Amino acid sequence: VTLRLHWSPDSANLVVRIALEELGLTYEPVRVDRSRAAHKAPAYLKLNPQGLIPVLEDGDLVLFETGAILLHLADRTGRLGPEGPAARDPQARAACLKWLFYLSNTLHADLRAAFYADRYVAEAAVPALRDGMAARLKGHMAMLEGVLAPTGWLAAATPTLADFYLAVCLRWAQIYPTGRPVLAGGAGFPRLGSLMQAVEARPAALRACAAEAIPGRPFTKPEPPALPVEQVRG
Ligand SMILES: N[C@@H](CCC(=O)N[C@@H](CS)C(=O)NCC(=O)O)C(=O)O
Repeated sequence: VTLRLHWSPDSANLVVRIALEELGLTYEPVRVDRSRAAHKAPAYLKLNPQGLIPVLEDGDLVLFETGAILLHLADRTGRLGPEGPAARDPQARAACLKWLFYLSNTLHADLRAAFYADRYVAEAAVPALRDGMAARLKGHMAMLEGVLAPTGWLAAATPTLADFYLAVCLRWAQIYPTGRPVLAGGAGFPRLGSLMQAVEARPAALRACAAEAIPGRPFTKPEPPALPVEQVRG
């Protein structure tokens, strides 16, 4: 069965693509042209009625939501990360799920509100929303810094899919507009910095980034994809 990943450069699909590469799964990438709002067209809305990227097709199964897709990949391979632990290990699974939910409903959601503030409130309120979100994001960074072990991962002794989700959120927090800087180069957050370095040292993660035109050091010195901006945001 072919896995099909609907993607756009540096969108949330980057998390899924890293997971696919790390787990050694082959997949067919299907480009969604954001500059033409292809993700709002009827054909795509059949796959994800929210009109959001990514979607993963696994045969007849059509999945949206990054966190749900990651969990499916863990179940499909029996592993929560490339080096384990086993997806059916109840303790490890619960620890990983805890962070997947946090990343999905808090960190990623707050990043979205900061980046797309103009979709949440009237124009006059955008700076205030951005300010509020930047303060929340700083709080998330401090909390994460506090819970990570010095060279640690979120949920296990080896990286799980939650760590890749976190690394991508940290990448975005540095390069897309949040109103105020929340994590410039990882300064002041050594443990977040180590996690980003450790992900950046992994060939599979770098392969995923390269496939999305993301150059250089995608986490510790992130830059937007080397593409016209309308192909990236929108
Ligand atoms: N909760 C969703 C969020 C996905 C999401 O925000 N996708 C963005 C790209 S990073 C998107 O499709 N944006 C286009 C839009 O908001 O219209 C998930 O985790 O999959």
